[in-house]
Formats: sequence, C-alpha cells, structure tokens
Amino acid sequence: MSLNNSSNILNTDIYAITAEEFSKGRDNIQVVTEMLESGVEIIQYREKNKTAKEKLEQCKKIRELTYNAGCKFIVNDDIDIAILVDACGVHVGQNDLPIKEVRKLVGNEKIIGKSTHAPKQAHKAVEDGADYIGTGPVFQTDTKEKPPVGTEYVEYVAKNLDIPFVAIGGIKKHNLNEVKNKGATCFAMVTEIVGAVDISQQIKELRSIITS
Ligand code: TZP
Ligand code: MG
Repeated sequence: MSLNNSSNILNTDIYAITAEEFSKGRDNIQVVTEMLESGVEIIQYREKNKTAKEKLEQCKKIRELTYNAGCKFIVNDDIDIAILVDACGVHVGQNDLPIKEVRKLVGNEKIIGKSTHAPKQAHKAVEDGADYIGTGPVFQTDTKEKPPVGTEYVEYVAKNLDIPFVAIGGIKKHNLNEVKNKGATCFAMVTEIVGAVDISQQIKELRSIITS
C-alpha cells in the first residue's frame, strides 16, 4: 500500500487536523482514533503546545494508527519528526524552509504541502514542486493569526491552477457550501472537528453537506 506521492493526494472530502487545546480534554491520539473510525483519509498532526519530544511520541503512535487504517499522515512544521516517524508527508508555511530545501530533506517519496494565502504564493508553490497547497484562511479563525483571504482566493486557485488544493480556515458546517461553490472539493478543519462532542457524528454531518 502506497500512502505517499500520488496524483490524487487530496482526492477526498475531509482533511482533518489535530490541536489538543481545542479537543475538549481528549488527547491527539484519542482524537485521531475517532477520526479514523469515521474513515477520514488524510490527517495532519498540528500541535503548537508540546515539546519536540512529546510531539515525536504522539506522532509515532499516530503513524501506526493511520498506517493501519490506510490513512495518509502529514506532519505540520516539524520536518525532522516527519522523517523520524516516516510520515507520508510534511506541511510547511510561508515562513518555513523553502520547498526545494524541504525536498532535499524528505526525498521524492514524501508529500510536501504548502500553505498559501495569495495567487503569487500558489504559483510559486507549484513552480517549486509542492504536491498540494492549502488555500486560506478562507474565513476569520482564532486558530491562525492571519487575516482571512476570502472565498475569492479559493475560486482563483480552482480556476487557474492545476495542483491539488485544500481550503482551510474558519470552515464550519454553516459556511462549507460557500467554499464548495467556489470549486473546493477538499476541506481542512481543525476546531469544527476536534471541538465536536461527537467527532464521528460531526464528520458524518460534514460529509453529508459536502456530498449534497
Ligand atoms: N492555516 C490556515 S487557517 C488554519 C491553518 C492551520 C487554522 C484552521 O483552523 P480552523 O479551526 O479550522 O479554523
Ligand atoms: Mg507552519
């Protein structure tokens, strides 16, 4: 089973992202377990409040859980941890190491995702060899200190770029259709998923909106 580079990296509806601080007392392992029970096909480990050592321990477990479930596992920011646990890929932001340097570290088999907030950044990510891009924050969100870029940016990427992309930022049940109507097919969410009392039920409801 290859969970790494393929042309359909984001050929799925939900891109689930962890954040223990918003997870209602559950740890990331518990949250990932619940995401996997709902059949989520790509999970990013994003954790801003732990030491490298703690993140490594959680990522080791999550690597095993996701691998056994046939789910892609992406590590945010920490390229070293992604390499150490042999994750499927890494996700980096505009202020992180450039894609070309990240590629030297992770090799050709791993997925590299890049956050983008404007057309110029999206074109650059394509040029530099990103495997997919994040487009956002679409809406205002407390999870990211960046002004929202709006649904127009999602529309721009959908119409003008030939790279898998995932819409992100402030996406909730009530505004998902607005993003979908601009051409997004894959939706990344942190708080809307990890903050749900019943994660499985929430994913079911999100899916029914996406497929409606
Ligand atoms: N990148 C752009 S917005 C964001 C990231 C990591 C956070 C998204 O969190 P939420 O809770 O889904 O708005
Ligand atoms: Mg980052």
